[in-house]
Amino acid sequence: MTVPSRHRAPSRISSIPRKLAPGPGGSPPTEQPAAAWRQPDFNDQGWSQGRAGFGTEGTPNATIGTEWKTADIWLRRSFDVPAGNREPQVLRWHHDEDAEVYLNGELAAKASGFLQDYENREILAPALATLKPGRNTIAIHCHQTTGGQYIDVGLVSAADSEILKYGDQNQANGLAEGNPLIPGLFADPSAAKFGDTYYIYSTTDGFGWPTGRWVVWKSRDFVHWSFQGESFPEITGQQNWAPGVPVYRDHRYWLPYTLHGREGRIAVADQPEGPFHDAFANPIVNDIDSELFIDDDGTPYVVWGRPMPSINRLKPDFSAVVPPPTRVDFHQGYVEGPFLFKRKGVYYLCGANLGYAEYRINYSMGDSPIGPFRFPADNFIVKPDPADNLWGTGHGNVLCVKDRDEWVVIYLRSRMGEKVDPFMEGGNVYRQVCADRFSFNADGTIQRHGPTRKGVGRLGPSTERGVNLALGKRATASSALRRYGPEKAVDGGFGTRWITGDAQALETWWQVDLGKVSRVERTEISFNYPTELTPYTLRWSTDGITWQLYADHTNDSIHESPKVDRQAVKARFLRVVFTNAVANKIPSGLWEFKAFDER
Ligand SMILES: [Ca+2]
Repeated sequence: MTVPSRHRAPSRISSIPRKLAPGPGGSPPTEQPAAAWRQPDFNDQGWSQGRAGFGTEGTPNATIGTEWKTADIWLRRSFDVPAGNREPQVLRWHHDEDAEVYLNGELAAKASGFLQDYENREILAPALATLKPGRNTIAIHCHQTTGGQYIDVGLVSAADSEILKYGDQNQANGLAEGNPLIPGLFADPSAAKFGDTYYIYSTTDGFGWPTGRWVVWKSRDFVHWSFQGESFPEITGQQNWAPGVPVYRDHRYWLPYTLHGREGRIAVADQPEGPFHDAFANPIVNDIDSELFIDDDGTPYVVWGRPMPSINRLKPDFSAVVPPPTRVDFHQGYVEGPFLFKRKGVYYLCGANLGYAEYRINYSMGDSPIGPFRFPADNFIVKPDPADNLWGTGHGNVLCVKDRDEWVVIYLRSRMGEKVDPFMEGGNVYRQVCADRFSFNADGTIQRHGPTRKGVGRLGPSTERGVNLALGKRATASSALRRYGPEKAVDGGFGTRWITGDAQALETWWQVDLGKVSRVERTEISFNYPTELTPYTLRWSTDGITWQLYADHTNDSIHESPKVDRQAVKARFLRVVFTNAVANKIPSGLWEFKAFDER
């Protein structure tokens, strides 16, 4: 079995075993391999490969990369430890049931019974002593007797095991970077413009597999984005993914999306921001990532699925496909997220390519909506830029500002700016939405202008009012997670955030010192998880000792971002107090805090 380049399976450990013991065609073994199986120099060339974790669907908190349903499994994986890495290492594992783990041949941990979730475990001293710069080998045996079963084991630094709970963050190079576009963890974006307003449709990320509340962001200038309210009330908390660009027809907005991680459905709404409801009882296709395309003569198509993109004509009312599908051999590492657009008579079939750190979007060109398609050299609309540490730039769509023939690619950036090994998947449900421009050569091929940190900039008259007095000022907090300092909430960028270092505290706070007493008329707060409710109060002070109330959202019930409060005061200090730090297990945090001198 080859290792699939998929980005949706979150495995929460950094060094994941990927070799199963021998068995024909990748089937798990039934007998113990030779006694030397745990030794580093054991020849495992004959073993088949599979992606971690191993087990059966339905085991609590298991993420199945490879099904394992026999009584025993033996796993091996080699991994490299960078020179100079002296961070303390722990095992992070989830076993159901009995497990024994060896590091370079020495017993590192052994336990009987089962866990309910991933946990850290100290490595036994003799095994820890074998850990060295360069190549190391981890070997695992897990035994199953009854019920659910699962095994996944890796090594993490003690600090990283904490980071993995929240995802690492983008490392901004300076103040006020335009990418990511919106404050929060979102993926698989599509963008549209209706009237004078731009809209972003995307998967809500950062909650693991089920994904979170579904919202539509809007903006008139493509720089200042906000949302208010639920956009699809019926599908909160399921595997609902990759909402596509809505099509406007018969005074309504028809939007393709993926439900339960497999059904391609059509939702419909009276407004582009919803609320959307299922248009039909049945899915139109049974796979992920559908997008609609309407040709100039009005014929509707849907493009969808994997392992290669399929294109179907749709019935005029969008209720079902007209078979058969045209399957396009994209043959260049296509994985998912296909979409189709047309410019100057050329049809561009595009798709998300490769995965993880190497995730990207490529394109092909055809003379009809169902091809045949040709693949120009270097046919990427966006791809990672290692020189600027921008990785995992994939799965999105394009937007045309029609009257100007200006083109924008909107895409996700994964693992928050860090390069990710495919087996180091902890960050891959912590994705963010970015956008960059691209243009066309005379022969119709595409010229990239990204990825960049500055992003697209304005695509309409600015909606900014006033000066952000908090930008770059001194920020402090009751505590902070390592790498998530309070200053990250006043750097003007949505790739960085402050997160409390004490998620168990009953009350946490973050504050900014504006440097001098200043006239503040409005504040805008972008909370850690913008789609969830964050109870808070905002207070102001001239001396940092005596505080007065600016706004009280202790009993807030409106899902929106940013949170905007208005009051004219003369203040030097502003303090956000989180009254319930662990609502829904979400730690207090801020992507950005802004204070303006205009209402
Ligand atoms: Ca920030």
